[in-house]
Amino acid sequence: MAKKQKFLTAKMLQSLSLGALCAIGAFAMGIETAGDLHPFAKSEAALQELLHVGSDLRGDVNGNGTIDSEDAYLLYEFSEGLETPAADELRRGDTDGDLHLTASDLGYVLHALSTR
Ligand SMILES: [Ca+2]
Ligand SMILES: [Ca+2]
Repeated sequence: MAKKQKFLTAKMLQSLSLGALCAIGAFAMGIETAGDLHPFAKSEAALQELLHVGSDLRGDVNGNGTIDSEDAYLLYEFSEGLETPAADELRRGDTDGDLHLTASDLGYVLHALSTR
């Protein structure tokens, strides 16, 4: 009887280990694919149109009239929670309108920079 209990314990440990490996693997895959977004399937003309909302340049976080590397740097800091955006920085930097500054907004700015 004691031998059977030991066998079950080892089997349970094996199952738990397998479960833990699956959880860790799923978590790792989630992290790996979290930044794998493709929000820019639109044409170049549509993208340029999206860059302008009223008189504000979308993605121009610091409001200097152009999308530049400083905007990308600010979005990185805001999206990582290293800094807190002011209300106007949030308004100008929120390129997808979700009221948050995230990697998606940073991706938008980086794409705009890369297509100049
Ligand atoms: Ca700027
Ligand atoms: Ca956003």
